Amino acid sequence: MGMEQTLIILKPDAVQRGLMGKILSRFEEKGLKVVGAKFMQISQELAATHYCDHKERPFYAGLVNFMTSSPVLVMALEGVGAIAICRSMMGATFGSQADAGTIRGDFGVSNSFNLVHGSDSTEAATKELGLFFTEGEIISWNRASEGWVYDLSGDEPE
Ligand code: IDP
Ligand code: MG
Repeated sequence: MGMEQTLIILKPDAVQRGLMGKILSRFEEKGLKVVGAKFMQISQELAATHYCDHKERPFYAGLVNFMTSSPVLVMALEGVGAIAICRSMMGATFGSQADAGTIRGDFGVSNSFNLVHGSDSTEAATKELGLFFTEGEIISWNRASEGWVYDLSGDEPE
């Protein structure tokens, strides 16, 4: 498990409830590095492509409606094992079931308005980052605190 990038979306409910800062802070405080960020309104077309795997599910129409109803904050986050780390920080899909200490567990109770999306595999991350960001919008930058976030004395950050 090496350095990974993952797509995180702070969904319309997170934006409308004024929780963007709190949620982003959790990822920053964990040590994940923001390498892309965009405040945008998702089009029907983009939502349909992003959630195409769920097309046959009963909640699909409501999900697309929700995700396009109001602006979102889309982010590319980087770190060793970032995909699994972000998924565990998000918690279970349903706010009603997510553990306390997770984003969904601490900030929501709804099963559909669950605040945050995160890629669930390397394949999904590659696909989703490509959907939401052009190459130039993902920025490689030197973080001053890097050597305190990771042990950089070996070949790989640890
Ligand atoms: P995930 O976001 O935890 O990966 P998925 O199963 O991929 O969960 O579902 C995508 C999104 O669809 C969820 O985050 C949630 O917003 C919505 N969703 C999933 N299952 C249901 C459901 O049973 N009822 C209503 N909305 C749902
Ligand atoms: Mg999913």
